[in-house]
Amino acid sequence: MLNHLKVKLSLLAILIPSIAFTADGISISKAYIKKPRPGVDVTAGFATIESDVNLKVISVSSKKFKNIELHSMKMNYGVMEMRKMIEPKLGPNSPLVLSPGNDHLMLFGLSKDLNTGQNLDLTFLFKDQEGNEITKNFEFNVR
Ligand SMILES: [Cu+2]
Repeated sequence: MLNHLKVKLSLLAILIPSIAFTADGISISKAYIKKPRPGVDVTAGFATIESDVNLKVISVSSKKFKNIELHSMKMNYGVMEMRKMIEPKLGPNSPLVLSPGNDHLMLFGLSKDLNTGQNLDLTFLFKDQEGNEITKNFEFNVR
């Protein structure tokens, strides 16, 4: 039964290569960064992060960017406002969904030009309910 499940999971991993299954129950899909416009060193990133356990995102970092923040977007009197999200949560049945026009990653101070199609590692630091820190590197595709 378990073997059967494993075969199924690995088949799924082959069929859907954008989903990374990990032993710690944290997975990411649809991870990409928008290529900044020429001369601009700020851009946005998107992904869906799922977790089997309750986690908080403490920080996100990358060698290629000076600073990375998580932002929420809200309409306020007809104006779209971005706010820094403080330690957003995710857990079973409540993934962290970062998508265009909604919550997103904001990446500041790009150090080198990014090329379309290139993959970039972003390091996520999570904390679980017991206070244990979990560091994960996720690959983001530049589009
Ligand atoms: Cu933003």
